[in-house]
Amino acid sequence: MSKKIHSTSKIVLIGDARVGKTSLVRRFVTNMFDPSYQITLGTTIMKKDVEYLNYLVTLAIWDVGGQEVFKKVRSKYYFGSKGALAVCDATNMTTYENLKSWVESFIEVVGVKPIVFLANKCDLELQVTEDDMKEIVEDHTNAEFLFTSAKDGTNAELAFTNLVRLIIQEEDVI
Ligand code: G3D
Ligand code: MG
Repeated sequence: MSKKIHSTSKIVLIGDARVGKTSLVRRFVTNMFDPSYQITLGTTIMKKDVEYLNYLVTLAIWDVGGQEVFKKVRSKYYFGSKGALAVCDATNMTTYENLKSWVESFIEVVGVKPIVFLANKCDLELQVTEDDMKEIVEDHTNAEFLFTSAKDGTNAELAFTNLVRLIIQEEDVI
């Protein structure tokens, strides 16, 4: 039996308030959807092990409050991240349009890192299209996209495991 290569990676969730960041983390970490909603005050850090090939990655998942009030301190939260999940609400075009500035502020702090773009709430009627998501991904190196639902679980786990794969692939290249 081959020994796993163990590492720890910090990742952050970015995107407007109420797009479903906390729900996605909760779905991934505990496999539950909690409809009773709590505003994320400051930052929550959740840990979960993800296996990929012969790697065992302990993810430290930083869930940054999306509220405007936290704008000034965001860079502190981004610092040291190996990658990000950039989340919009698939029923709300404005949250998609805001992704660009979220990602810019992330890159300003940590440089170009793997990003998985998520159009969440895909259990509802979509406004954001597959072409929209392709367009934003094309503008970035080492990026992918998925439509997710924290509510019914669609692609919630894949969002995190795909990001882990991109992070490992990037580190292998260096
Ligand atoms: P945030 O962390 O990005 O601010 P939250 O977002 O995870 O707190 O979610 C915001 C609201 O969207 C919550 O609604 C939550 O239940 C809902 N939500 C999150 N993900 C999904 C999803 O995939 N599908 C649907 N239909 N709703 C989702 P409430 O009304 O509970 O405040
Ligand atoms: Mg939240």
